[in-house]
Amino acid sequence: MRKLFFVSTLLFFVFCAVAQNSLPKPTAAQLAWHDMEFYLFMHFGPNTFTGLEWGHGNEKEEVFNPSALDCNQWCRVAKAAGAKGIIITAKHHDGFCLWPSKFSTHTVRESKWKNGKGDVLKELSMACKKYGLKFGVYISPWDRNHPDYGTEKYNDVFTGMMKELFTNYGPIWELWWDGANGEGPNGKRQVYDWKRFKETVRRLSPNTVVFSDVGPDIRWCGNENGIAGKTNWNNLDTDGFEPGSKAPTTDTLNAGNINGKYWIPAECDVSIRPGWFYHKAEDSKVKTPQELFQLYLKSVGRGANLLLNVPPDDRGLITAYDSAALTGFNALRIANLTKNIFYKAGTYYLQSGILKKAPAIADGNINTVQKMMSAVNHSAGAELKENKTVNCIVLKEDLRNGQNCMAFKLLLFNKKDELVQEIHGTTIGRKRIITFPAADISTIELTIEAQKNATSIAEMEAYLIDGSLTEK
Ligand code: FUL
Repeated sequence: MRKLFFVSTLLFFVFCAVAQNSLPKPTAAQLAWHDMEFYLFMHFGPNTFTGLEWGHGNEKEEVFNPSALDCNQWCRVAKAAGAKGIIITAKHHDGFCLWPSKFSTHTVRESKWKNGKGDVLKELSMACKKYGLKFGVYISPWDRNHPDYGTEKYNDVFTGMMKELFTNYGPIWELWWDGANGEGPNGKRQVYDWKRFKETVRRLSPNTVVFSDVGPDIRWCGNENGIAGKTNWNNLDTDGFEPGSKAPTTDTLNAGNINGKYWIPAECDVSIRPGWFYHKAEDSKVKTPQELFQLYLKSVGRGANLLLNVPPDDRGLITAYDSAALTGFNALRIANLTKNIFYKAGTYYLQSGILKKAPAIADGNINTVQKMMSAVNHSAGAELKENKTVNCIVLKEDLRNGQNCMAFKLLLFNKKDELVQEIHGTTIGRKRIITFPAADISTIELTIEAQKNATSIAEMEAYLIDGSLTEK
């Protein structure tokens, strides 16, 4: 009998190990990307001066002429916002290059800015280094200016441009391929050589993470409002799909695929203003710190990253409106989400009704991992000696072995052991921020109700945030 038990236990562990290995897992570069959490997007180019959102590609180069461009100021604003990097539109759909590319005649070199000697990418990549920010580049595959667009030759042009980027401005942490694909100037549609583009990046810069609707490393979250799915899998099936019109549905991109073959987490892009490019008339429409906090809850708080667009104006500076909103946003995050009330709370582990001592789960160290659930309906709890008022709980799943939690339950008890609240959710992912009406509690108990494999919980935190900031 004992022998039978031993054999079946062994088989169970072998089964788990095999299942675990077949799940997609993040690469080291993707894991580091998850920790970037929040960074800025900057849309800048001829549209900044013409008032357009999609330039036609025939704008005269001389329209690009910022009077006081200062990438150090952009970086200071990013730092004050608590952002960890900047992604710049090196080339938007109008084809204008913010660097003097030898593959185009529609670049800063042909403009009057700095007598054609300027190079925005050089200035920004250097400023990012100086300020300790990651540097990322958006390069639109769709090009409304380039004479070769719509022919096989354009794939050489695009590949050549990427080589220039990596060679002259690296390291490039994230590369952004926009999915928009309209008609070319010659009326032709481009057949993009995505395979070659990807191989080029991998060869030149293996640590760069590549974003597009469908990855290969990071996916679009399916909307431009900055909102990830409440259920948000870091997995996606992309075989047979392409960026743009051949991408999976926006719903699928928003939620990911529960059993998706590849690790391709979601990034939420959204602008601090109605448009992506600067328009003076939108100075009064900059999102407030409170609105930005809501976006943070709905992106980072659902396990995605937040890419917030802050467009420099026609002087080449971030306006005081945007800068004030960003500083306010950072202050809200610091004031509300840095003092974990359950820090170093006592922890326990409830396994088939048996109470055990558990390793720290509220110790502020995401590397102490609670591999809690070898079977579902096991629970991990954190308890304080006294009741405290909380209205926000943050859960973190350790992603090194993949994303596993499919459904969880949080039970909140007070000192008298009365159940005060019961909260249900689906995925956890890198970070899950849950807000609820304030309650006086002393114990938080987390139960994983469904999972793929043993869920590893890295951290459980609780906060009392300003009541007006809970998720709307
Ligand atoms: C879209 C573009 O068409 C917009 O102009 C903007 O760049 C946005 C981030 O992506 O696809």
